[in-house]
Amino acid sequence: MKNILVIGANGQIGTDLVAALRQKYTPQRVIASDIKEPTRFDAHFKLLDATDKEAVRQILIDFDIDEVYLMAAILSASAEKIPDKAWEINMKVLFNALELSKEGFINKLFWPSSIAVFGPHTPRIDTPQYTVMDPNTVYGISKLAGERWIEYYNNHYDVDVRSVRYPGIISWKTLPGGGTTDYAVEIFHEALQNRHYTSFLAPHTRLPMMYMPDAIEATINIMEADKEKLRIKNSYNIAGISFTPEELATAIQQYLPDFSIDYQPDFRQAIAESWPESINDAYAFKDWHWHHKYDLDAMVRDMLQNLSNKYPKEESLLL
Ligand code: AKB
Repeated sequence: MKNILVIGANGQIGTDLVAALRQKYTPQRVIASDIKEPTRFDAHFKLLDATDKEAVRQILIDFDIDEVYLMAAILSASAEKIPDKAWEINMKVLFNALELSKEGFINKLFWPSSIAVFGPHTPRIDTPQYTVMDPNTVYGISKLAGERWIEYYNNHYDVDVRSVRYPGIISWKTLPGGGTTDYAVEIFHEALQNRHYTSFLAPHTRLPMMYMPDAIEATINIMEADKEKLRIKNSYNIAGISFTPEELATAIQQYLPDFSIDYQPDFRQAIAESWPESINDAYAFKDWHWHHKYDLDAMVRDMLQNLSNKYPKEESLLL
């Protein structure tokens, strides 16, 4: 058994992924890496700029790495502010990992895609695996280009690269950074601290979302799936829960009756409106038995339960 490297380990998904992988494979087998130091001491952490191919190669050699989870990326809202830099970073980290796979330094690579690969002409409800894809954000363009490249590398070189199209991910351990779906995490922190949230998306904006434990399960399951069964060589649609800011606020009010919400949509509204409302994940179900577990209420309850430990005891939390 060799070792696993997680790149972007301090990010929203990276944090939970490292914890889950360490629980499964023991802490010393899972090396966490990021461009920034972690907030808590970690004996198995290495500082790494994943745009530096030789630095990545050195870690792969030094730690006898077999599998890599490449979680470093500039997300949709941030990327719109720095288009050229976001494109450069998102593509550079992917190409470095693809080339190192081709050169035989990585046996199995996970690279996340996103619902951002879809665009305004994509059917928005129950969006199929194969459909119109006309992303109009820098992030979406980089993810769609990335999908084409991983399929190319899978088909032309002897590499094993696996991927899912994440919807918006909701979690309590680490805040997301710079995404359009971030409102669905911020709302919980504001609800517990201030009993009020101003949403940057309009009340009826429905988006595909997923609770972190489901996202982690999807990520590890696809990496463990039998390669022969994986028909999709670019990235699998995976579905979770679809809801609007208004529906999420109502679900939170079941437990925090004095919570209120108002709406001040900003530039992220246009991004959200170019994305699907719900996702069809029939291929993932068929090929590697994917199915999400958390519905809206289970997710809200679990989020409030975990976050209420972080904030002062809540009198009005009806859990
Ligand atoms: C974002 O909002 O940019 C991400 C995503 C859907 O990929 N959460």
